[in-house]
Amino acid sequence: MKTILSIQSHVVYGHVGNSAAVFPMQRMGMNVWPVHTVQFSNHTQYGDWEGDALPGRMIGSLVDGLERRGQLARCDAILSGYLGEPEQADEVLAVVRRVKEANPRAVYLCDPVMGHPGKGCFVKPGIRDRMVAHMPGVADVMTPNHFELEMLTGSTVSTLDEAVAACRALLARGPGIILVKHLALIDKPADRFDMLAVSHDEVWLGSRPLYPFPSQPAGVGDLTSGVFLASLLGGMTLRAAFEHTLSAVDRVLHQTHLCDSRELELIRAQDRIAAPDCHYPALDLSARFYPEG
Ligand code: PXL
Repeated sequence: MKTILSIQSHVVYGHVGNSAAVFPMQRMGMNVWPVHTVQFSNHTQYGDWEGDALPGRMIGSLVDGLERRGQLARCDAILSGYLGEPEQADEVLAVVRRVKEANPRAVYLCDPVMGHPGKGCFVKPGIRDRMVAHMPGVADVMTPNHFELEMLTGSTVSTLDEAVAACRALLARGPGIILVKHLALIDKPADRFDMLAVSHDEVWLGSRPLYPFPSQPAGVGDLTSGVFLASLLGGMTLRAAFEHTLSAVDRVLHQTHLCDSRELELIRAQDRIAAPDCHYPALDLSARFYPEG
């Protein structure tokens, strides 16, 4: 069984951060060690919440405890997402270094949570600066949305060509895979939701329905990154992991829409996270963007 150290937010009510990703990864057969960056009553898009970030240096000291149990070498992957304080980015970088020392094969998936195309930046400026400056140099996989891809690369992305070029610029800084977990191109049909996966020799474009929620649920990106990591660790190819993620996340959103719910219906959709009852095939654009083969 593979083990994932998952460092992101926790909410008492609802599903974002670890509260969106831990159960789906477990349901896909992963052993998950959650470390919470913040503990809030609810996600911040409600406009008000209770709770706070974990005190400074707590992430590192929790990992000290794991190290004393001799567990770091058992960690197959680190997943990081929503951070509450800029210093937590430094702590995550140190944890990645320590885990990789103990297990050089460990994979780091950085979900550079900073904001949303429609909602703008929703983390503190210091978090954004560290994400942009340091994370691409250490991450093996990054999962930006459209807004985060633009922030990370300092470019404007309106077309598919620009999106692939931005992903390749990011790959050049270190990661082996970029999953654009929400691509908002100008010519996209209003009822579709696109994702893009780019590696050093493959490009996959995928699309699923966009359900007409009054306001799109939060945590979809966190769910997407968790399912994608669990798929890769489970041994799927990039294409299979991409298609599984597209389909599994669709099943959760379909269920959420059926229930007219504002929070992701992860429990009701759990069987379909592990084995989606739909399949959205990805379009292979590798030859177009890597003609040299
Ligand atoms: O999904 C991103 C996210 C994660 N964690 C918390 C959030 C949000 C988005 O609003 O509020 C606590």
